[in-house]
Amino acid sequence: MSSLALINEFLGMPANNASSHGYQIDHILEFAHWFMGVLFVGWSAFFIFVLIRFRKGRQPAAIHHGVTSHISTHLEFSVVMIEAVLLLGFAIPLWAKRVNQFPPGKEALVVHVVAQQFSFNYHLPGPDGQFGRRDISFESNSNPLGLDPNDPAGKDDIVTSGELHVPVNRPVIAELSSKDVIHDFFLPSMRIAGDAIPGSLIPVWFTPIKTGTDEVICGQLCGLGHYGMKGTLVVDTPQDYEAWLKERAELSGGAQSAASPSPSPGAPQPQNKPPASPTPGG
Ligand SMILES: [Cu+2]
Repeated sequence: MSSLALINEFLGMPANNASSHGYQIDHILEFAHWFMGVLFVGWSAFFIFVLIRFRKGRQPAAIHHGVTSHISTHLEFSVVMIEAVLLLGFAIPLWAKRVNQFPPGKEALVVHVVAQQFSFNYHLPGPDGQFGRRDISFESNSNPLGLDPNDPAGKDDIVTSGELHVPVNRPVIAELSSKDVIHDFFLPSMRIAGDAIPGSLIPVWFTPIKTGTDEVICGQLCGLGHYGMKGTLVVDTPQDYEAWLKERAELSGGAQSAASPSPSPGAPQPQNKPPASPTPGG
């Protein structure tokens, strides 16, 4: 497969695959690009051959009976067959596995990804495994996702921004939504992307297979600051992940108590309130 992969490298596609299904994506892209390359060279050669063979000097009169050989029919049939194999053999099964076969919730790590202009926020359920209620009326600088301070399920929740940690070799289900416009949660090294659309909850999933630091980018032109909408995905060993969770839980606990005198739902938000904590960097 290494010689096949040369074309992806040549086209500048991300080389470092860090997810369990990424090889299949890379393979189908390699195959499709080589196939398109062969078609391009083949049709270009045929075009040049026709220009020379049927030039006016060599062929002054038109041939009215046309082509009698069946070579082009066979060629076109072969192209259709290869395309059918690509679609039915590779693309559709891969797509079906991505969208129909989600790992069971208990086995997977579920994280809510809430995009905004111009950063990604992450909401983790904490030790109780339950996401606290969110409501826009609770939103403030210190409570960017509007976690309901009265919901017991939300007491241990972790809200973070910019950097997300996940453990290696465990499926991750990211449920995508947005606070403002359409964004796209794109993890090039994981070979996964999904649109974050206001009012929708769109799940995508992947299983990281390598520890390390990878890039998170926004894949939809979402405004003037789109270019800066980058984040970090850190794939940890299970021990490092637990340590990060503990650290974030302590930090979130601090932020929660700072935000505790929050207004009741529906109460007007004070304008121009100085931020209680530094705004999360995007
Ligand atoms: Cu964006």
